[in-house]
Amino acid sequence: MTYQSILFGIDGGIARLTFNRPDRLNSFTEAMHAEVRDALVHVRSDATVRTLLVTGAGRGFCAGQDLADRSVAPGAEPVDIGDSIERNYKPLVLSLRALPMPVVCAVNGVAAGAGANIALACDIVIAARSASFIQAFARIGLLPDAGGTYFLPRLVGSARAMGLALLGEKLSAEDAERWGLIWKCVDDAEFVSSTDAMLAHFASAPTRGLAATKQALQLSASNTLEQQLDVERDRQRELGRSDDYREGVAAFSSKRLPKFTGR
Ligand code: T3D
Repeated sequence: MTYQSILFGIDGGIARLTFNRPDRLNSFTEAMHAEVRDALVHVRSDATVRTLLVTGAGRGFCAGQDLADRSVAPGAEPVDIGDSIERNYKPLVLSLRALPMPVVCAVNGVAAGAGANIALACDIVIAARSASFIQAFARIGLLPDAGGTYFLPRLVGSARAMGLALLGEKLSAEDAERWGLIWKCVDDAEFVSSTDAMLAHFASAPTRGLAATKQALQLSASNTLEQQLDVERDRQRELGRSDDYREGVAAFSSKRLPKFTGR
């Protein structure tokens, strides 16, 4: 597939996916959804990929759905946006969550509507200090989608989730970090180098262990303690047979740096 709305490449264990419609703040069209879906299939099926970067081109990260595609003229047949969510946003969020490697979201600018929640679906969110997060749905008569009603209360608690969702106000990257919505906010001048350092770290990390960690943490949202202890036992048993566990222990014992292969 030739990409028009995204940039995508894989190199040195790192897959990089950039939303690339900067004049529309990288908002999603049907075509862009199809391209992102295609890229994520490549990420999932390429055994060399050990981490994925999701970011945006230009001054914004992603402004959610392209509203120019939503006909609201009097008398026009309304678009079935539930259908769009079922075909596009729901599979996208589930795919990001299920990827067997850390997904780093580098929020370079404003993340609004579904754009904000796609960021929250990633495993680690690093934001430039000038970036911001807006649950813009409240401004246009919708509710937070793309997982917003799931992620927000779990990340920041119900009071702040309600405020963000009902008011649709801009939250600065600094406050997003302070509130626990994201992992880290960094100065704009250090944004690219901090992101690259994190990607380089994950590209040489014990990928299977990290994949199991993210999956176990996701399961904890609906498990009892006993169920979660069972998950930990079962996944740890598998990891205990991995090359990377063997290497990690050997490196520790011989006081050298480990060389993880992701297997
Ligand atoms: O429909 C379904 O499938 C259901 C799913 C829904 C998911 C959703 O995401 S619904 C929420 C959609 N998103 C929004 O409501 C956000 C709309 N955008 C904004 O509120 C503002 O653009 C921002 C607060 C994000 C940024 O403001 P600002 O002042 O920095 O930039 P701007 O001037 O508003 O935008 C720059 C350009 O991008 C502008 O075009 P122009 O005037 O230069 O030709 C603007 O129209 C365009 N743009 C920004 N967001 C969108 C967009 N064009 C289409 N759709 C957008 N979402």
